[in-house]
Amino acid sequence: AWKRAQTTGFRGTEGFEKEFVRHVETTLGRSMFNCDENAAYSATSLAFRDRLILDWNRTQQRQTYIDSKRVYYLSLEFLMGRALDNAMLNIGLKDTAKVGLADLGFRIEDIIQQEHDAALGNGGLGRLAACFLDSLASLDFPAWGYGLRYRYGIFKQEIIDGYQMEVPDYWLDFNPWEFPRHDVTVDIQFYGQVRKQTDDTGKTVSVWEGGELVEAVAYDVPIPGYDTPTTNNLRLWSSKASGGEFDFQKFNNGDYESSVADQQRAETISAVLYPNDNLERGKELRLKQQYFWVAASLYDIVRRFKKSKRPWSEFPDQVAIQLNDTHPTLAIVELQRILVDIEGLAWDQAWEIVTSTFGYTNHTVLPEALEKWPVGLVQHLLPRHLQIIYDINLFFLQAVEKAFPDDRDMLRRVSIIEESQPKMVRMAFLAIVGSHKVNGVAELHSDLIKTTIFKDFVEIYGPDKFTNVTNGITPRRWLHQANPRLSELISSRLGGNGFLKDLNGLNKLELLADDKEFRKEWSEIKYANKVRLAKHIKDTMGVTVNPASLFDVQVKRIHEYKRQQLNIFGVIHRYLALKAMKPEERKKQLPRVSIFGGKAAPGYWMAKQIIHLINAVGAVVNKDGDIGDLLKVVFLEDYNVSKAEIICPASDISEHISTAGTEASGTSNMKFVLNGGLIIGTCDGANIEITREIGDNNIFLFGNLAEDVEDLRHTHTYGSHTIDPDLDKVFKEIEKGTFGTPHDFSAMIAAVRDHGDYYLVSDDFHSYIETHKLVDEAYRNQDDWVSKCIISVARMGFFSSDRCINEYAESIWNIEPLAMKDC
Ligand code: DL6
Repeated sequence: AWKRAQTTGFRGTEGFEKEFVRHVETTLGRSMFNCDENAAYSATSLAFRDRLILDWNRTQQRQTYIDSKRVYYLSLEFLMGRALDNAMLNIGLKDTAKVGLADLGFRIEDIIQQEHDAALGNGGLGRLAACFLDSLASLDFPAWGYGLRYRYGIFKQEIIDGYQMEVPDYWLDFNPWEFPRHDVTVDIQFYGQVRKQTDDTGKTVSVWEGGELVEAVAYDVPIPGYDTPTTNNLRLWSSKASGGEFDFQKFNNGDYESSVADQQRAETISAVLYPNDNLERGKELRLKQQYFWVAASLYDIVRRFKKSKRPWSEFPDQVAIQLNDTHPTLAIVELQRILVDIEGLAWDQAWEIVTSTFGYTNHTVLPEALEKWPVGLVQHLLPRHLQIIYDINLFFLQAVEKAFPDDRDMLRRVSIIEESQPKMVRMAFLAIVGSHKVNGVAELHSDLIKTTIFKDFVEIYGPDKFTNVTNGITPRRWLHQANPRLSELISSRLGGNGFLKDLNGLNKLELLADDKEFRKEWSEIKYANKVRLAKHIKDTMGVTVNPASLFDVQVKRIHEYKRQQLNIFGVIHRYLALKAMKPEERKKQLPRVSIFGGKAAPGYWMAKQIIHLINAVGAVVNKDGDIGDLLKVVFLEDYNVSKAEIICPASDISEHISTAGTEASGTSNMKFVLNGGLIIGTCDGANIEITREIGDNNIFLFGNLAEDVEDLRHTHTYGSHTIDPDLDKVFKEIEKGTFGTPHDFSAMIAAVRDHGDYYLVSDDFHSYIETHKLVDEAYRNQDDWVSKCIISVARMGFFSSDRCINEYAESIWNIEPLAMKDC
């Protein structure tokens, strides 16, 4: 905040108040007597936005002037959450705002609460993109994010009679954090046909003509770095009819409806985020979204490059483009089209530029999440692109054939075009062929992609093209913002906030793990955070929970592979055990609150049944007088980023219990540990590296290993499959009707009992239950427990997204920071 206060600061509290009043009276057109909390939020945000935009302008000018290499992060999802608190903290002026708001009669916490989450993402993939933007700016990297400005983000979840209901999330009523750039527009072409023609030099060129145009309009969101003036840009594209107006001719002729139809059709492209997580459903509109966004982004990137008047061969020295999963893969094809069809480069020269520019991050090995598009659909929507894809494939397969002349089947296996009915374009294969590096997001995951879905490509390209960058989280949002008291305590003992920029600085905390006074303060903070969550539970769900209980949390998207069903079966097992105890024995038990949260994709029936079962169990357990505080079960409605900021600091134990080999990384595991909670988990994703860093005595691991999963599944299908006896008791209790109509849950039970138990719920049940007993035991010894938490936090430095971004910068993007401080 040092220089910033002089340049973009407010000239003290008074300065902030003046700006606030000016925005209330002029921008919002209200009087200070009529300024409610919502208006106060708007005025505060506008005052901060003004500050950000000054830094944003300077950063952009400097980056343009120095003209060093930039990275462009293409992501269909940016799960940003709230911006105001983040901006105040990153700029370093939250205290100024707090005092100023108090002078004006407001509590800063209430004002922060007014903001609607920017929820342009489904889960981990979108939140990772948001953490990366924070790190890129905080580390002074010249970087832009590119995404879509959905009018509706991820739906709002309501729980009605125990069932999930989806409600649209219209979040753009008033969004002070974006700048519409009505002067930055691009016409994007769809459909039409391709004609060959000979140019002046006698060369045959392809001309894509006809079809329809849709206009992309840019909206810029400033991304402030922490403790640096660097303010990067997130550019989100919004769609509207090219020309922007409705058809007056039709209107005058009385055809009112179709006069606006074109406009509405165009606006549909950026209207809504697809609500699937780890699942692809080949809808034409989704493909349209993808092309609309990558074409607009590339137009922008190429235009910026051309201003520098450098030769095309220098494009990869100036531009790195990272593909966040396969969603932006058409960018590879689009850049090749621009270079060959529009700029007139030879195919090979263009392809060399393309492949040196792109990097591709894979986020899943689940087969249902791997993107494929019917050839016919691509042909219809993007006829020239399909030709280019075929040419890319042809040259690629020719090279493969040359290198592996005796392996004809290899050609079929690696072809970008799957010879199925209908034929499909395999986007992951296209992304690999068109990129110079491919990375997974945790060590196990990166190893798995090399030995399973991309095995052939490792043979073709050699192992160096494939690498690992383990995910990370930004400590600014996930410690400093979410858990201010813990952040303050740490900073008081470490002699400053340096750890927020170099998370390895936390390791000095280890010396305090046995310090009684420190442990006491640590526990008080955890308790206060639990009280805050308990209040939230009471206010939103009407359930009273005792903050002195052990808080056991599983919040993430609801998915069979993440195994919330294992958790709730475990809860039922605990309930039955408590019920079977004599009152004196019961009294000795540790009280627990099982907290769930997360959205199910609207079309994912089984996930919705899991939510229903959790609520049905809660309805019975929470009012059981024999049980009282010993067990409560809560499903928190509408889990999102700002709720995660309340939940993570309040957890004692959190659950990361996916079937081994299915969760690519997970990032909430990192958030919970960084907030002083322990985790129970399988040997999956980043749990493995968390164990390596914090030590296996500070984590509760259970279950089968990834290497055994295939054999177990095979045995279930072809050999014998006996259900764990304790799990069977749980099933019988559900079937007795203890938790409502048994039929509602019969498919969930049948998935385990009769349909091969694909997610190994029964195989892992025993060790899951036994491991929870160890959790209870460990929690009873609070001194030890708190020491474990302190040691774990001390060793979490590796999981900062700053580390991750530095790895990408060095090993994939080849970019350098460009500090603003010396200018
Ligand atoms: O890499 C971010 C995040 C991982 O932490 C999760 O483990 C993984 O499930 C998620 N993957 C997706 C895949 N979606 N698609 N395509 O969301 O990525």
